[in-house]
Amino acid sequence: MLVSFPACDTTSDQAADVTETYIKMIYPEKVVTGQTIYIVGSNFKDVTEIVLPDNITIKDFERTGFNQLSVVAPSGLKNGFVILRAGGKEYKSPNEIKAVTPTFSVVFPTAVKTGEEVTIKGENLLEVQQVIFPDDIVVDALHFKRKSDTEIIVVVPPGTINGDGVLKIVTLSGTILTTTIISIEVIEIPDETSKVDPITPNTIILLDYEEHGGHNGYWDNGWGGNTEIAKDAETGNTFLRVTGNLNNNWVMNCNHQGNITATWPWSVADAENYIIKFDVLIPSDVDGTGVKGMQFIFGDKWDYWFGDNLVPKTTDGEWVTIRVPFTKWNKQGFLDFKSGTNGLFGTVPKGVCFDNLRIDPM
Ligand SMILES: [Ca+2]
Repeated sequence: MLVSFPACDTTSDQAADVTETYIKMIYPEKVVTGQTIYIVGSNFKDVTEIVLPDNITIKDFERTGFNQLSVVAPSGLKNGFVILRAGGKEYKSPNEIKAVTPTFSVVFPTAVKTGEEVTIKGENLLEVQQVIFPDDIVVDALHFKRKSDTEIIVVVPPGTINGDGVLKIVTLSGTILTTTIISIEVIEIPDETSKVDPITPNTIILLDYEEHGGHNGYWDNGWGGNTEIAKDAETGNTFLRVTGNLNNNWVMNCNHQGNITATWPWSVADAENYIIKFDVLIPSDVDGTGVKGMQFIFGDKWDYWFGDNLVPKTTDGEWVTIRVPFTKWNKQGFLDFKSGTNGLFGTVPKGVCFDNLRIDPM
């Protein structure tokens, strides 16, 4: 009996392979409760369930990017492989995730003054979200001087109180670890020069993520995905954080100014006398040189190419104002921001934060 394998069969098999669901990797390798687990691969459109180790089935996962799924690690997560269910089939991850618990070991120095650094040592500290000083003074992870798996360094905040006390270490799951006792001395700190330019009555705010006339910042999440609207626990400020690498995509964007009850003007008569500003915060564990190929968009016009080196390598967890005058592009005369899109576009690594896209007179 003759069995033939016509060439077209081979072709269709290859085509089938290309459309098959496939997990390339799953990260991070070590996961604490409440942390986001990312699954990267291809052909995820038919995925209906993510099965975590110990057969925990999750249906309400998120599609956080092209060929990327994410799921928040539930409490009681076990070590093991992750499985995707798609079209009646199961697909296993090539690597395992490991469920870990943050632990505290030591804090030093044991006598500190406000404005000085204090170091907390332990294990699996990467996903700690806050350190709380006596009198409930919160230092958000955003502002840690250093954050690694085994070490957190924070500056003792001026609002805390004199005397002996413990620091509370808050993990992503909300679990609180407590340090041993340290002694804190509150001292007068000379006025620190802020690296952020003030917002004045003459500032034209294009995008500050705060609520204006029933319109809140959640409308302004990045169109490119991989961003979140976050709130600073210390200051109450709302801003945009990049949660996954953005590759030549929208970072800040807004095209609805006409819909909100704004009090500021939406045009200028003399662009040559104005400077574009925005605030950026680069956490200590992120490399700002990964911010590349940046361009501004104003009034729906893609006339404002900047390129690389728009932001510094790091801002050490502090907000810093970036300034670019319109004269960089020889812009003069009337510019209108009230219709169309205003924003920032480009390549930005995970973790960088943005706020207050604005126009100021020089
Ligand atoms: Ca803001």
